[in-house]
Amino acid sequence: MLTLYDYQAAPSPRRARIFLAEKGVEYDCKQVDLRTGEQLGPEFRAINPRCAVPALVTEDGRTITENVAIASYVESLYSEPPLMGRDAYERAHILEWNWRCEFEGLAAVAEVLRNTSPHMKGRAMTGARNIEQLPELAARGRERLQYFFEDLDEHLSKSPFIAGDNYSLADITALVCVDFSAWIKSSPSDGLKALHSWHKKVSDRPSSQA
Ligand SMILES: N[C@@H](CCC(=O)N[C@@H](CS)C(=O)NCC(=O)O)C(=O)O
Repeated sequence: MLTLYDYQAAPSPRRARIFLAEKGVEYDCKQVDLRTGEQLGPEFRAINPRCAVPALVTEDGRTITENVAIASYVESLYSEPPLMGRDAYERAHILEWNWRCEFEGLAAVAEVLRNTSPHMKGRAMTGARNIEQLPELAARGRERLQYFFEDLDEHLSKSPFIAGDNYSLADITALVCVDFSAWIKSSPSDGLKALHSWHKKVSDRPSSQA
């Protein structure tokens, strides 16, 4: 059986859990307590030296980190329902939007949170090394995030899902980004109607509770 190293409250492992739930795949789930710094301890470092969750350990004991890599592995093993496209174009289109949701969306929220939260002093970046906060980055992160939400709203006024006609990996990343934005009190504004109606649609899927 696959083993997922997880932390229930964190956004990144939630992406992997939703992906696995959409696939209907059973797995062992091991919690790594990020509040107490368990990700930096020797036990978890032996699983993922980069000290981050999610990490997926395969049935033959190999570790995969990074959501896109985990998704790619699971998609190869369990092709139905497809979450990374049915042909070359769809796959590329999904990866393009996934990248945007990750770097323009999730990374912008993280930029605000990690550079301002008192709990993250000296931990401005995920990873094995300690990096100091730069509080001035917070304003830029909020600005980037609002631009991203505006772009997404415009895009979703023409497209039922983030990357075309079907629910995909990109929807999972965007859903987690929108929910994560509440942590920094920068949720999409009420006027972004298409974004809100898409968010309700994807939140209504049982997988969103994973
Ligand atoms: N790009 C990575 C991001 C992983 C990541 O940033 N995980 C966070 C939780 S959301 C983490 O493990 N943080 C540990 C820490 O802050 O020390 C992925 O998508 O898998």
